[in-house]
Amino acid sequence: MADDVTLAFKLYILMVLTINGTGYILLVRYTRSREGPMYYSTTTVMLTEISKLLISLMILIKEHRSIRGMISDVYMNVICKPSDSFKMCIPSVIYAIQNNLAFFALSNLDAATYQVTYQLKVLTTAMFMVLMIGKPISRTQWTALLILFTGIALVQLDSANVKQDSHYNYTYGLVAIILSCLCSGFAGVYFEKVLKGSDTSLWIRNVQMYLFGIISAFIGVVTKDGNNIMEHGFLYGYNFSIYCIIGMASIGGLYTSVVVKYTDNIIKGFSTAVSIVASVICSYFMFGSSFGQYFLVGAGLVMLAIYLYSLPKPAPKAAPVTQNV
Ligand code: NCC
Repeated sequence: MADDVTLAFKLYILMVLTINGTGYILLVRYTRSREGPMYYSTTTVMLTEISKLLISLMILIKEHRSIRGMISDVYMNVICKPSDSFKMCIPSVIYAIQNNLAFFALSNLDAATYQVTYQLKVLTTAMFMVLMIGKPISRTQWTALLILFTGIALVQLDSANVKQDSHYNYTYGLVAIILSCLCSGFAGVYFEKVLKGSDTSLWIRNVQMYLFGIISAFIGVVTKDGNNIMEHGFLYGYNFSIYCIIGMASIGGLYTSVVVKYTDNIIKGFSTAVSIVASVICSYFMFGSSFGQYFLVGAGLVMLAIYLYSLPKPAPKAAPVTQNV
């Protein structure tokens, strides 16, 4: 893939990310709330890592136009550079935690509340951008972040009202979201820093990350569901929808890496926030979730904050020119 890509291509990947992300959240929520045997979400996370590794290897085969080329690239850049590969261990562990937390949160929250409150990651991402990359954030942008907080708080107020007559555990769900946002912010900025800080290709970085991702996810499988899996089997409760979740999670993850390569984590945050609107509408029609006036005002403020954040920064004042007459 060429390093210079057109605006149309960027819009295309951002659109796929948004549509896929909305579908993913709705499908996970649906499968976690329906009757019948419940699949082990840790196995889904692990199968997703395997699927992303296989797809990345296939893309490398396509790039090199031969299996041999792919093997030698992986050998030279993954196996022969253990300390460089090991850099990807950190985000892989954090993402494994985050991907598991998503299932937990969606077992305790409705899809729309999840999607809106998850936008808090714009804030955590900005925080890690400042801490890890030293990115300057303007006053308007911090104001935007405060508005974002207010919007999210209003959405939570709405959720608190629903709590009394639902089976959800909002406290657990919201704690899981805050942790997810910290994980997403940290791992996203870390991945971007490592990817853009060297010449190693995106797909080699992905192979490094997914290899560690499989190990991290496997540890999750054993520690959380090991005993149950021994009794019922790895694929207990699986059906077509669960394979669709794995497919969508793979597409979402791979496209995320492409978006980070060609744009950055903050732009990714804006684009995925657009899926709030779609999620609210779909959740209303699919699950009959109610959304009151606070929800709409909160979601509106979140969108306003995203807009303000994206405004261009004022140009720095030019130093006065002293003229010697
Ligand atoms: O939360 P988010 O992404 O930041 O999570 C990033 C997801 O991408 C995977 N990833 C990241 C880098 C990389 N090189 N390869 C990857 O596979 C990570 O494993 C992690 O799953 C978003 O910005 O909102 C986004 O949200 C997720 C998802 O909706 C949320 O995490 C909800 O739980 C989207 N994932 C899917 O749609 C499947 C992602 O596309 C965008």
